[in-house]
Amino acid sequence: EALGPQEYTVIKMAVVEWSPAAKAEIEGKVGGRKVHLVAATLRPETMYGQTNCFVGPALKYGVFAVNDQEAYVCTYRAARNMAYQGAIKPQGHVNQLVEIDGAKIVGTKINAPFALNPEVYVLPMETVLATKGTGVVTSVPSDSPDDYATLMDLRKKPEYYKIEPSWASIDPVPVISTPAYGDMTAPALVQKLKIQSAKDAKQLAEAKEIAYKEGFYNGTMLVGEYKGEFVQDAKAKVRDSMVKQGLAIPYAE
Ligand code: A2H
Repeated sequence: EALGPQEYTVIKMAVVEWSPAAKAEIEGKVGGRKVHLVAATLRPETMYGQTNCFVGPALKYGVFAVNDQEAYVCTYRAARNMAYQGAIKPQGHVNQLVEIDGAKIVGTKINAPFALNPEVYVLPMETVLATKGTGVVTSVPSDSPDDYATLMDLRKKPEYYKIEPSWASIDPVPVISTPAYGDMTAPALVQKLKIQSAKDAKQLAEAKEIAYKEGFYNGTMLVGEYKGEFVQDAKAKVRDSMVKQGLAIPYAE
């Protein structure tokens, strides 16, 4: 992007139980490493409200060794960037243990750090871009119009999207209050702009812009360690706290 590097927070979501398809491909190939899905976010302060995680079903992912103990699931492109940034060792070197289709990761149960629902499922999102972040997107439907619209699509047609309804059953969680839209900024905007599905790209772009500005400039925290504080103040504190606890890493691109 023209304004220079984008600073993301990468959230480490430990695998609790692989989907059968992922298990068949990954088992025995990670050398006993603990595997995390790694999701890039611009809104670490919303992580309390994670209800699931998204991957692009048509995208290719890899399981990449971080060191002898850990491995990350993300796109090859992101692993290469992380290796150059020193988040993967040895610096500059990418060690891909397994390549896997996004569709096969769907249904995996993962741990969602800081979330009020600590265990969530991986679901498909067709609009995930291979060219941005890690290709893994953590879902906060209370504050992200894209996440909310996708979750509603999945709930309407679980067979079409090849998911179990129970994987998409966690409801949005109130995390941030905004004066204009209340405790559920994204659902309120999706309704106001008459967004029907995740395919309404133009209205969703508008909703995303409004939700981001409203949350950042006017939002206050409803939950967590910084409850009652302005989002403007809490954002960096939540990020630092997650990084300090080893639950997140800084990432730029
Ligand atoms: B955000 P920017 Cl609550 N493809 O995190 C599509 N979207 C992606 C992506 C990819 N490869 N990688 C990251 N993203 C999403 C939380 C969130 C986000 C909230 C509200 C708004 C929001 C929970 N999802 O983003 O193009 C991630 O979703 C709207 C700005 O680099 C990431 O932050 O500006 C954001 O898009 C990065 O988008």
